[in-house]
Amino acid sequence: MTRSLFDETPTPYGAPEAIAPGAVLLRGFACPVADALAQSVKQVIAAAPLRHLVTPGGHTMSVAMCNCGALGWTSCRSGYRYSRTDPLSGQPWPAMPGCFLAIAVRAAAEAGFDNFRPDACLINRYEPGARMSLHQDRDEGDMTAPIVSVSLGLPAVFLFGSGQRSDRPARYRLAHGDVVVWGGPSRLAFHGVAPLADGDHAQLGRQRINLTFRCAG
Ligand code: MD6
Ligand code: FE
Repeated sequence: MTRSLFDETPTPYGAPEAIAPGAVLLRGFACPVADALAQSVKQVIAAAPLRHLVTPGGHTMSVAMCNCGALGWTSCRSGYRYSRTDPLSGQPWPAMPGCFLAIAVRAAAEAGFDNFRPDACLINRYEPGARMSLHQDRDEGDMTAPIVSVSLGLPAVFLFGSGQRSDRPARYRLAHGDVVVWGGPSRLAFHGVAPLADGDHAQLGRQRINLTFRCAG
């Protein structure tokens, strides 16, 4: 059976798909817990609202962000950094919900990374048209740990390149419940997200939520 690019049926969880050395796509891996994850996202963003950060270059990001866990990633005119407190409130970031930590640890193990204990979870919200330009994730303290990325809501095209920005990236469709685990030789690969196509997701409406779990400290 062929699957249309527009088919919204969750992909049944199958074998891990290697997309590069150290990078694995687990299609549908988070589907069984997606409702619980979405519920917890609501609770986190009630305490630490999503906001559009300004990059050191002065651009306002089209993706809205917040964090949970001991450390949170932030950007401002002076640079990118991890912080123990939310700059908006001065308070610690909300605790990482148990269902977040559980799916991240299970996905990492499935991809061959045992003992993954993330201390940071960045929550990204994409509305139609929002995008993320090619970048490397290089602000984390522990580069031996992978990053685990969980997609919820509208599908997106994930761009995945090499360690050089100039290499043309491969494109992967990430749908509700898909998980990418990313480490080892791919840890510093350039990656991004193409502008989100409009749509209406049955559970999340007109948005895509991405959770990325990191060992930041
Ligand atoms: C996103 N993800 O999917 C943005 N970074 O919305 C990332 O920037 C990312 O998915 C590192 C590893 C996996 C990712
Ligand atoms: Fe990234």
